Amino acid sequence: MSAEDAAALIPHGATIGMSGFTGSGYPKAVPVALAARAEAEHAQGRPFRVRVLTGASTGPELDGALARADGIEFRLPYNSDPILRERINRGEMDYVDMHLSQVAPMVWEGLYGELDFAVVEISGITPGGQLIPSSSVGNNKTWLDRADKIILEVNRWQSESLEGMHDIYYGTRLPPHRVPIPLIAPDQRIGEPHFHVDHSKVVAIIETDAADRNAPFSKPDGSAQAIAEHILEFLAHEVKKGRLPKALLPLQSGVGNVPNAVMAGLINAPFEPMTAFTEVIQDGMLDMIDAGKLRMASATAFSLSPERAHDLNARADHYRTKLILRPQEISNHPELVRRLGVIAMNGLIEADIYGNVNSTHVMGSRIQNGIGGSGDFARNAFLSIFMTPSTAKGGKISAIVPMAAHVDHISQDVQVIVTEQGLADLRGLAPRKRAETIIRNCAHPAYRPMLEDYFARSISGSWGKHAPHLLPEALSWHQRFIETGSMLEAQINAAASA
Ligand code: 0RQ
Repeated sequence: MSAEDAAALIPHGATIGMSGFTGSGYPKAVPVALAARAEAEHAQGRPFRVRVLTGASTGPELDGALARADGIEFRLPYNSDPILRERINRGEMDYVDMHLSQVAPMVWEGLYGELDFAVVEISGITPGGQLIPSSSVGNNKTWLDRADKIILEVNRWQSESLEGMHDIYYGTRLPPHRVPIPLIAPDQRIGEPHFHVDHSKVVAIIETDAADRNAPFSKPDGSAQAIAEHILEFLAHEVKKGRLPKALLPLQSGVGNVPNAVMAGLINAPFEPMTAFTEVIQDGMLDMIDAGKLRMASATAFSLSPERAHDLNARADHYRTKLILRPQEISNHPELVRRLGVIAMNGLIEADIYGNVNSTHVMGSRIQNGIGGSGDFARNAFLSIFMTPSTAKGGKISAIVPMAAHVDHISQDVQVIVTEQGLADLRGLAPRKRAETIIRNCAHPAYRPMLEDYFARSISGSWGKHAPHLLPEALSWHQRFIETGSMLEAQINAAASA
């Protein structure tokens, strides 16, 4: 069927589970046709908006096209599309930012209503009629199981050799019927290579031939390299202390240039053979596999540069024994993250002096992307590391602030904070010692005296002395940025611009 005919089956107000995770494996034709339909309906003065549930971020043909057409009423659980982000932050639609491991179970509970449609990209259909997943698994099992009607996009661009790389586990249940997930090592397979599908629900099959979003990674800058070096030195120290084995523990790495730089640094580190139990496989992990440093990686999706995606498709046979893609309720499962003892490394927007981390809300109110899998991993990890350049927006914003304007990861879930300035190992420290360590090791020199001053005055002036704060001042840095465009104090600001 054509994408236009398939999109015509979807009514205004429909709830749709779409495939897609960090720019891979998302449907590329039906959402564009749906956006055109929304525009045509709006031109006739009729409403047309749908509710879209995905795995995580998708691509311009899905979130971008539908957002541009004002075709989304409700969206979850993670987004990185700039047009959609703008609509969310203008308050024009509803967005639920949630732990990625919890999406499927909450849909099984019916908390997001009935799923009218599943629109899922696959790389093929077996002779027996089962579906071969593509470059992400995400929530597709759940969408296929729960939706009333199914639209499939079979994408020829996806390598046929991906078949066999996936591990779709069908043993998850809601309480009180839950049993332990029988996975005790990252390289273990506990499921099946294909999705089951009830053929009577399939209302359309569309053929596509389009690449994933695949964006190039920038070469690690000095700041990313410094962060990577601090982390590598710390891991080596932990091995020396006997707290980590020589091959480390399974690695989880967030998305972005800094985590990719850490992976690049690990290629030359003395740890091997490493494994990864993570959410997303970026270029750095494939490089580690090629260098013989990483034995295998378990995830739910790829997020690769165009060159690496091409290479993976060309050599999928080679990588198939070393990579496993699982549903996101398994790749991010708190039970498994805790059991395997994962080393979690994620980015942040800001951290406060006590180590509470904001991963999502700029100035406390504008969402950047979402919490993604960072909460699934950080709370349950054996070692939970957060990393960031010490400033943002050309130095106008400090990533270390007196009080975080929004908290995703409470101080108990944040063991280590790293900036290019240094690393703060917060394990075992009480709040005031945490503050001293974070300010000394992580803050940028332009902001360090301001933080020292705030902390010193807090110790004398705070109502409580356990985690001292001056409440009228605690969020003043954010307010100053909103009003003046910089968190720097007025006189420093003036001096800087003179
Ligand atoms: O904005 O693009 O407009 O310049 O945030 O920041 O420095 O490029 O760093 O790509 O690693 O993203 C926390 C957003 C960091 C990410 C976050 C602005 C900055 C830039 C991106 P511009 P960088 P990264 C598993 C793990 C939550 C999900 C997660 C994230 C943009 O790591 O989404 O961890 N994490 N998932 O300028 C204002 C600040 C800022 C700031 C950065 N303090 N104030 N803007 N920015 N700090 C993977 C998944 O879950 C899928």
